[in-house]
Amino acid sequence: MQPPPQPQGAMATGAAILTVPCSVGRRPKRSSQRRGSGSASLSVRASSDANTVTLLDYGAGNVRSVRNAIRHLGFGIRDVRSPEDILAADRLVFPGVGAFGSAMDVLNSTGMADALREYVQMDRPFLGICLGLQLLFDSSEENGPVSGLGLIPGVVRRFDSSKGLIVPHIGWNALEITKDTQLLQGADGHHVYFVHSYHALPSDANRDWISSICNYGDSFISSISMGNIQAVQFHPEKSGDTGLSILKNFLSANSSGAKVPARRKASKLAKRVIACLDVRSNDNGDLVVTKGDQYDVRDHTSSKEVRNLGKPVDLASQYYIDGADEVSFLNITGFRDFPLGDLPMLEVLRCASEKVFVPLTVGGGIRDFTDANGRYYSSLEVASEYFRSGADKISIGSDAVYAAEAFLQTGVKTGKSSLEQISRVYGNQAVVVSIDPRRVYVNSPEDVPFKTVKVSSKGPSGEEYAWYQCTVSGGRDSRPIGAYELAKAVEELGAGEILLNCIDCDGQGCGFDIDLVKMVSDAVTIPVIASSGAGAVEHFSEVFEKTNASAALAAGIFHRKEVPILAVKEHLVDAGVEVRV
Ligand code: 1PR
Repeated sequence: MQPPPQPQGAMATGAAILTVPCSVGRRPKRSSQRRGSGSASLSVRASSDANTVTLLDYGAGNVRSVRNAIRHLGFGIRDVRSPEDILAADRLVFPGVGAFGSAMDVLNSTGMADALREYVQMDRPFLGICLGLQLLFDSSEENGPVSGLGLIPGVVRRFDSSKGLIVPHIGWNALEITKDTQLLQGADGHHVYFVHSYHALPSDANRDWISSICNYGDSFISSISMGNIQAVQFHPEKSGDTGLSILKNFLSANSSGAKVPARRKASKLAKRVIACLDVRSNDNGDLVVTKGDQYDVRDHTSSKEVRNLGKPVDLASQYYIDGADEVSFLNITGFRDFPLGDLPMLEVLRCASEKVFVPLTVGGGIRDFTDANGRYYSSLEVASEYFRSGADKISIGSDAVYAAEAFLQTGVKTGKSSLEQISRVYGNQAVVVSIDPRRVYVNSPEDVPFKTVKVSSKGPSGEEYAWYQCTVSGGRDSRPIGAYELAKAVEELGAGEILLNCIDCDGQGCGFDIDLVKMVSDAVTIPVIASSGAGAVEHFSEVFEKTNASAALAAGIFHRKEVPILAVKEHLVDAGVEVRV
């Protein structure tokens, strides 16, 4: 198993940058005006198969989701192996992954940057996704400034979190469509999924290119369109039916010409509803979805069997159809079973990613490990295997607690923790930290060196305050660190999101722990997912009204079919909370 290539830092200043002569908007040339310079040595082969699309995967990360979505729509994939393959393509999809600087390093060193410029200049059908949009611009400040392909005027900047904006921008927004395009036909007013910390800025110089914008703190470019050149900042492959139809609009060769009605006001970032599947082997060795009460997943009957609530892939697929905005798998015995020995879990991910076209998160067992034969696996290798198998995000529990404790003790970021390594390679938007705290009541904030809250319901002995003690190994061991301290530390170390459980509330159906969610979501500028305790639709509106949570996650009520996901969404709409419906 090979870890993905490591980002190589900012691009070497000597790298060959071909500046494309630019008129305002730098319109691509029609194919008869093919540029001769820069990539003259690259021959152009004609390749024609209406049901096959060429995919540029330069090996810097996981494009499995894009592949799955293309195949799901009935199209074949031809992989780019050389710059000539780009020039021979009839229809090219470029799902940029990783960091801007390392992507440009790879594209420049392989000659693909020149080929891409030439392909775009020839105005052949092109769809860039996420970083595949950003790379078309002049430059990015990510690890930089770093020069991009220089095909569209403008810079790519980081969202500014200094005024409390939650960064990364993760979640669902509706687009403000500014130009009639075939690509976005049917997308008007529908939410699409974004996950990024950097964004391309609209300006007079690139106005002609813009086909939609979105607002998150500032207006940013959510898609561009010029001739046959299209690119989107969002992830169509993770945007449910709307995203699949956008992808299909591009892939269907004969679909040009239709128009969308233009102009719809951009939305705010929608709140997400996440279905969570706690997965483990039952006593027969089958991988099942289970669900505990306060983390105890065994029946309270004499059999004491692990509760079996269904098959992971079946349930995940059903939740996708039901409208879940994300699906999370937590391998809850990962702390003691090495996940790469647990190949069924990887198979679950592979199968789920072929059917679920919203983001998939997987957690459990992400840590360094030496197996019985003395073979050492780094946490990065474990995470890479999860990503390769179809995860969009990984979630770290126990190992993040140890990393945060060490960081708070020494004040030094070693760069060696699993959290730091994985977020450095895959970006912090791909790394969730899962916190498993337990409420500890105290009489006064001075009683403990951890952040306390004045609780809404007093403790058993009339205590008015509580702190939230973090645990590891599925709640088995308590650690000397609070949820507040942990959240702030892991944000510093590179976490992109926090999954905030609460052992006291887990499986109880009495609502989220609002005191806890408010304390943590006010403390960090990364998204917080409220988890544990959902029992009714009102619990979702309550957590969004009273806290800064970006998403709410539930398990038991969905598995037991007590509350359908659609009922949650409809309730939230009635309560005035923006959601993707
Ligand atoms: O420590 O990196 O191996 O990660 C282990 C992961 O497994 C952690 O994310 C941890 O939260 C999870 N985990 C470990 N043991 C259990 C258990 O239940 N015995 N599940 C467990 C945690 C909590 C939620 C749950 C919500 C919603 N499950 O994810 O789904 O509380 O439930 P509800 O809506 O029914 O109340 P590592």
